[in-house]
Amino acid sequence: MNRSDAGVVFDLDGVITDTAEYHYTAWKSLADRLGVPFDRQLNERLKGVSRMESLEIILESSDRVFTDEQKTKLAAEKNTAYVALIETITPENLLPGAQEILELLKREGYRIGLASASKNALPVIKSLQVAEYFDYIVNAATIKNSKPDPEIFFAAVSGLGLTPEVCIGVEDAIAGIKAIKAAGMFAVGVGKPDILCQADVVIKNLREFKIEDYLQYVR
Ligand code: B16
Ligand code: MG
Repeated sequence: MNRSDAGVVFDLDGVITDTAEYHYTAWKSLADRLGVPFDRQLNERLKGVSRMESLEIILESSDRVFTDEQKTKLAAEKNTAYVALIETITPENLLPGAQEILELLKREGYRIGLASASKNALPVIKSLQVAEYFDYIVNAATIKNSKPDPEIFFAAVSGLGLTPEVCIGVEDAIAGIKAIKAAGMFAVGVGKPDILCQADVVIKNLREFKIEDYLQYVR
């Protein structure tokens, strides 16, 4: 079987690996240093959102006014902490079912894309040793509008040489699901159904990803 007429576009953080937790740790230490409240509930709003937009969300509750230059330094401080954390990544950090689904999709000939908002996506994918599965990886630095804007999913689909209606998007974040739907793709949410209620289907992890169940929606 060769299904190169259909594609699956994955988000990275929170879908293929749990770098969402490293982002949280890095932002938390910055927020603590600045004395601004930051918890896991607020962290939900950062998932899939760019670095600078994440910083703006964290600073919403601060009384201080920061210049653009200060903000750039704060974002760089967070990124330095994040980069140190991701240096420890190995294939053992793949989330359940990730390796298996990438293997199966590759074997069956599907086009596979990566649409991560992270500028650190490539080193993470390489450390996980799954880079060779991807036919196209969007360079986040070229994306002007963050999720929930569909731009990054349009870029992934077109990089795969396909159109949105024959592609499935896989996301753990509310903003990401919105972006997939806005692109006109079938959306698989990975996480909790109450949080990802706008997805077409929600699964607990990639072990539950059943391509054969979704094909009827992508042709
Ligand atoms: P960086 P994804 C996103 O990755 C993260 O979910 C989000 O929390 C992070 O702020 C964003 O990448 C930017 O990451 O600071 O490394 O460029 O979920 O789209 O794979
Ligand atoms: Mg994510």
